[in-house]
Amino acid sequence: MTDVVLGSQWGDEGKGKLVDILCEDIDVCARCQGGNNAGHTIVVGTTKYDFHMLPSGLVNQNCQNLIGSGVVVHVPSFFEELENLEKKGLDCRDRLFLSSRAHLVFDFHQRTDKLKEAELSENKKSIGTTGKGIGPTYSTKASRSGIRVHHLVSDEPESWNEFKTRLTRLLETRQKRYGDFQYDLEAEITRYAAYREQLKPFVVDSVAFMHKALKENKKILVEGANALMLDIDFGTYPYVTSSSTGIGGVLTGLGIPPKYINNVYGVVKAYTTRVGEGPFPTEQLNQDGEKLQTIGAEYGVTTGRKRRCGWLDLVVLKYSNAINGYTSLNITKLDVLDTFKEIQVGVAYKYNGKVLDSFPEDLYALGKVEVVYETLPGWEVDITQVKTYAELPENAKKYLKYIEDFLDVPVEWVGTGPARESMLVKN
Ligand code: 2SA
Ligand code: GDP
Ligand code: MG
Repeated sequence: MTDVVLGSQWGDEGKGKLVDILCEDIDVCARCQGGNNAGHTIVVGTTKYDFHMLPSGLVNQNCQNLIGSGVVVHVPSFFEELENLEKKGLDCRDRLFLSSRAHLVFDFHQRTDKLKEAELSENKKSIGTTGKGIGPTYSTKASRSGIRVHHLVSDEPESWNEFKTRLTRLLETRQKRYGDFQYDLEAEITRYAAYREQLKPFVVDSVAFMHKALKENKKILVEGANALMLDIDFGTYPYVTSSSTGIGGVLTGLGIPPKYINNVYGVVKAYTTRVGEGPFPTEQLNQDGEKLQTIGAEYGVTTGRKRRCGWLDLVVLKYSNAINGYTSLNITKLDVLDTFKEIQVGVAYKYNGKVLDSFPEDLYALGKVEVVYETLPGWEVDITQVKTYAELPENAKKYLKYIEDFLDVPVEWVGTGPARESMLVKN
């Protein structure tokens, strides 16, 4: 059966840590969407692993890892990340597989990502992307001019010719659109000719790979990247990433039937953060926000950007749960709230004096909503040393119960620190 870990807010909820813990008992960990814009941190003892594109299951030596068809792959970064993990002592090569159908990110995608952001910034409308070429690559994919892994590694000579023709055409159209930026096409082709051989051992037909794993009753865990509010359809468009970050992306990105999906774990930070531009109704541009940012060490894993911080938004979570259907929740970073005397929780949005039924799609309307808050008492106790759920302070339990009741979804795990051990299991 297949379980899924998904981000329920705007990302960086702590998905990597849950994936790592679950992978102790998992045969295959699979990424289904996004690229090296994901930043998942795992702390094991004194070692910190930063994952960007590779699946977090690599930390567990018995776990196989698949990069699925819906992922976009920058080959130089693939090898860089792999080598960094190897330097930290992880033996990864025989356990890492890459879908032949995944699309490739080239350096010019990253260049145009930044050029487009610069253009948008003239009207103060930049998205605040990670600059990793994610949007431009999904654009070329959707416009059917993209280049896939099989074009690169296939033994068919026509396929390699197709690779070169497509690369040339893509570059020409980008240069037409963004001006003739310097790009050494010949050098790029030579570089990729070398990657052909290096990448081949990792490449699989991921449909056959997943089908076999499912038929053999292997335990599969899907590692969602980014989060629901950054979803291309359901997020705060256009301030979103360019993939399907919800449950839909799991099926389309891996090519597996829905009947195999078992649990869908929603990872929920005990407050809310967002990196990049875009609406954020419960953002606290005050001392509370600064305190969350400092105590929570809220900096982007991929870009090092400061994350914007605010209170937990249950309107967001209700919407996110309506789409993803969480079977249980992992509330993370509860320890970050330890020193707050009172904690606020957004429970409704009022627009023109009326309470909205759901999360609005129109950003102008969203910009005008008034958030209705409920104030809950803090616990003012250091919970980082607490070893069981039962030992949590009563007010911390009340906070968790409030979330459970509001969403009608049980809390299964509670994070009390970055380390693997700092995860309380309820029941
Ligand atoms: P992109 O680069 O096209 O995907 O950016 C579009 C928007 O999606 C947001 N986004 C993210 N938000 C949170 N975390 C992300 N990963 C890194 C991390 C981010 C970092 O884990 O810390 O290091 O800054 C991530 N990736 C994309 C992005 O901020 C844009 O709003
Ligand atoms: P992801 O993108 O969802 O995997 O999350 P990130 O790794 O980008 O960001 C989460 C950050 O919080 C990382 O630095 C984690 O080590 C850290 N973290 C995860 N869970 C907890 C927790 O329960 N408490 C604290 N204090 N930090 C946590
Ligand atoms: Mg992250």
